[in-house]
Amino acid sequence: KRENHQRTVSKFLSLILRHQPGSIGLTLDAQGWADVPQLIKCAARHGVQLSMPLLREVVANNDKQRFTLDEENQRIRANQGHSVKVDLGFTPKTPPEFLYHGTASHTVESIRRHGLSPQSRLHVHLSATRDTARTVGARHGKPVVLTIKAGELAQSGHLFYLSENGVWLTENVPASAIYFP
Ligand code: HQG
Repeated sequence: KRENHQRTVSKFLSLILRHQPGSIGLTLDAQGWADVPQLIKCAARHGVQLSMPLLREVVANNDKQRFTLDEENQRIRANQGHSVKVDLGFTPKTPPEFLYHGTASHTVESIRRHGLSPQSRLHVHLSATRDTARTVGARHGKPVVLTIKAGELAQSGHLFYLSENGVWLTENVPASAIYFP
């Protein structure tokens, strides 16, 4: 029961902190931070009861470490996955030779033609393991795991970033840098 509640709050936070802060009248700063007292007030007006202890619990127990709670400055933000334009201050990082992207079988033809692009998000999301990629792909349909020649891309000047919670991000992946199964 408690876990279910935490999952509901986590989903709510993902929606608000990544995609639709305005839907509850919240504003994020340029780095994606929301003021916690303001978040609690805005959420309450929309029927969602939050508190510092609850946020602490949800952030600490989150399976993917999706959020950072900065208690000292009373602010919170999502670690990745945004569609609203924020600057998370990522520094480029050299990726391993191969990274993986999980998608659904019905998108493979389009990716073959156009490569990977961020769609509604700010980045293309890549995983360090095939297993994680398969889970990501399964959210969209029958999962297909693509292998990305990350090392080669990086060598040719393509930038990669590693989010706080271990997700690899990049702006796009040309089809020529993808091994299709
Ligand atoms: C696909 C979850 C057609 C792409 C996960 C994907 C991840 C194309 C979909 C994070 C395409 C976008 C992100 C092209 C890309 N033609 N389809 N040219 N290029 N696509 O949800 O990577 O639980 O925005 O393959 O774990 O699935 O939210 O991205 O299927 O880390 O924390 O377009 O979301 O994390 O879908 O998932 P998404 P994603 P959280």
